[in-house]
Amino acid sequence: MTVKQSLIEKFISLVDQYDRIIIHRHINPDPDAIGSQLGLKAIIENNFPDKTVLTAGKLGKGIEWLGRMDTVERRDYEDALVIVLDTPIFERIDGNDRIQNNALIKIDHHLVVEHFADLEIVEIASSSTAELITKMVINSQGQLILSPQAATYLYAGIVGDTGRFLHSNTSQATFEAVAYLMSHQADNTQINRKMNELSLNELKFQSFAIDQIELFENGVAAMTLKQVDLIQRGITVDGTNAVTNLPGRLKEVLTWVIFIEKEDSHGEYRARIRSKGPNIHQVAIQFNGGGHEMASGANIYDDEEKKDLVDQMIKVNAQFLKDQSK
Ligand SMILES: [Mn+2]
Repeated sequence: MTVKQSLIEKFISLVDQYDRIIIHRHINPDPDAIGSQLGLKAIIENNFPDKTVLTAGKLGKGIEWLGRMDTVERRDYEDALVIVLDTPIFERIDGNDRIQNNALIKIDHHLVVEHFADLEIVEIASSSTAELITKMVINSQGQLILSPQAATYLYAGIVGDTGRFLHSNTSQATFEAVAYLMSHQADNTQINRKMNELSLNELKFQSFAIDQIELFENGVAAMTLKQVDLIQRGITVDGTNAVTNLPGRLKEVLTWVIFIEKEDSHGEYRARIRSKGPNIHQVAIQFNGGGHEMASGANIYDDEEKKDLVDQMIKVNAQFLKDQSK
């Protein structure tokens, strides 16, 4: 998989035209959002030493170890180029209220929802935005050079979005990107160790989470995590990432959903939907969500909708099983 030369040329020429570049990504950032943001900042700084590159947005708890965001002022946006990473939806950009009439670049690997940038580099075959940025570097024919620090950030993004190369989004191109990052001294050991680390609360929470797994017909599993459960056990919403894939380890499970009650909401949930085969993106978009065919997110406003979502998953799985038995 290669990134079109013309897109890379346009990217470099846009970056070249601006003295100040502000890099955004989605709210509730994961390692791909932060890794690609800090990685791209390092790439631009390394290749264009006279430019000011700022990273915007809040860092959630549990991901501070990866790096720091910059303090960005409103006036910094004057005559700045804005680059948005890892989100197909303008609404989901952390700090989008500050982006006014700026020239915009989007780099993303999600299914396209809307067009909001002057230059959009989108490749849904990429496991992660970090993989896509790595391919841009590889395909830049020496115009973009990677530092070991940038390679390490991008490695973290790829490891995050592939679930350490377990998810089906892991491809030959993923490993080619990783090989390239390793050849540029990505510190894989440090990243792997940090991404595997849990607090005692988080480790104990795995046992609580396992107890919350409910099984439904056609290989659907669901898990509900209430705010009170998290608070009592000293777990943040980010801390629940470590249990997202637990139901999928069950042999009989094809698709699963984790409902996480939103803070101060009393019964509204963020749903993380995952799959080993059936396309669950079609379910997610019916519930104010989106993402990928095998991993999506959705928003649930009451218990009725929660039940509806599980019912939709049962249907999608039934169709998948029927198609498979043909
Ligand atoms: Mn991503």
